[in-house]
Amino acid sequence: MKSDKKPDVCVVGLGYIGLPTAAVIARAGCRVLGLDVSQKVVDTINRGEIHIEEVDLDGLVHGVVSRGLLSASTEVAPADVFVIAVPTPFDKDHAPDISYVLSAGRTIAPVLKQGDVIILESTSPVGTTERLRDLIAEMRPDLKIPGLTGEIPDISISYCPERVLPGRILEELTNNDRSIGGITPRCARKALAFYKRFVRGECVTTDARSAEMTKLVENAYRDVNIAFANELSIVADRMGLDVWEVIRLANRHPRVNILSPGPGVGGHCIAVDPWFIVHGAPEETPLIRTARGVNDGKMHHVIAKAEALVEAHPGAKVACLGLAFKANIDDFRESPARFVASRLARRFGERIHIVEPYAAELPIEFTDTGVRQIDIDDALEACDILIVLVDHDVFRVVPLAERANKLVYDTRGIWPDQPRAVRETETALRLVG
Ligand code: SAJ
Repeated sequence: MKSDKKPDVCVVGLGYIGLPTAAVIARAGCRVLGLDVSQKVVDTINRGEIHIEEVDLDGLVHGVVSRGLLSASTEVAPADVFVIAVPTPFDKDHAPDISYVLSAGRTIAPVLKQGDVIILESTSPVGTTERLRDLIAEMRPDLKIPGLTGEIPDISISYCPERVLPGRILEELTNNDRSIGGITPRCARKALAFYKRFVRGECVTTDARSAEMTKLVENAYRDVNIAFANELSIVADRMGLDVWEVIRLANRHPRVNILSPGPGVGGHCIAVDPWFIVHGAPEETPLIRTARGVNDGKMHHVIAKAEALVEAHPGAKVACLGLAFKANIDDFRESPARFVASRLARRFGERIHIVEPYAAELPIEFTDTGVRQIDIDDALEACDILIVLVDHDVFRVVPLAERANKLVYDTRGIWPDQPRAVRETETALRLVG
């Protein structure tokens, strides 16, 4: 790759990370080929459209496709830089599954040439970049591979995780700092030169294994801290305290910053990545493992309390506010709110109403439950009980006057002024009933 020429880039995997990444690289003027196994995804993108929702992504993709900078295909082609952004799920025993990463490696190996830069972005257990390197070495014995040759290698291989927050992906892709871990320092320098083309944040180089662990640690850190808040919420309720008030006061301490309790932790990252650390060091991770249990347990706690509440008020109409895994996005994957609402729907049927402004229709599990999707205005008019599961802004701004006579179970703490709020103790449930 000559430094004066913009590299041709191939992005493998056009999902929530791959597509925005491909579009941002294309915006920087590189010609980008996006690779995906789904013909439908490829066709959508080649029409200048998108198959996922993300703020401002539609306009950006439309622009770079129509300028000929981004195209998609199911067939690999030679490029100067390969960015791999494929899923790394876990199996039923929480063991990480890196088969998509290895399969991406098998796809690109045949077209690699001298000077190519390979970057893995998928969240990965420690050692995955080296396994990718070994696979490429096996498939391409003609190439000098970094870390396996004393000479200057023909290609470079690095790990550089994304850190973007769904809902702010385009902004964070450009502005966040990046850790770039090379198989060798030379590999890291090659990847650094590439990221400098489109990242404004600081890019810090390290080794591949440290960068892999850094990504896992960031999400495990958040999981452990949310678990602390969730545990506090249950303790406070048992003691008859308002957890939100306690947290607000504690956070006035200059070195305390407690996160927000909720109905559990959703999404594809924070509830998954800690398991990669636990799997790598099972004996040494009691805290990380327990935090996972606390956060999953909070969801079941919310279900039990919501069921008790609905049962205690026969005939009352109930609205569940929100299905998304967090505020102001239309992502319903691994969402505790969705799980809680579907449990209530199955148990109480048509008494339950769902308000989710980000969903065009209810997810499949609500079919045949008798549950209806309504808007927030109808819920405020027709429902007696409101169960807040997601802190969407459109719920947050509902004035007290419009909800003062409702019985509210607010799992997100968005309405601190609610007079008839349900505490989570059995006693309080009876009191409000
Ligand atoms: N949540 C709480 N209380 C809080 C904060 C979050 O209950 O105080 C819940 C949310 O409601 C949601 C879940 O946690 O269900 C996760 O939400 P999030 O906003 O904390 O994170 P994600 O999953 O959208 O994105 C995370 C981010 N990681 C960190 O903040 C350390 C993001 O920067 C990563 O790029 C992303 O994971 C990823 O792809 O790994």
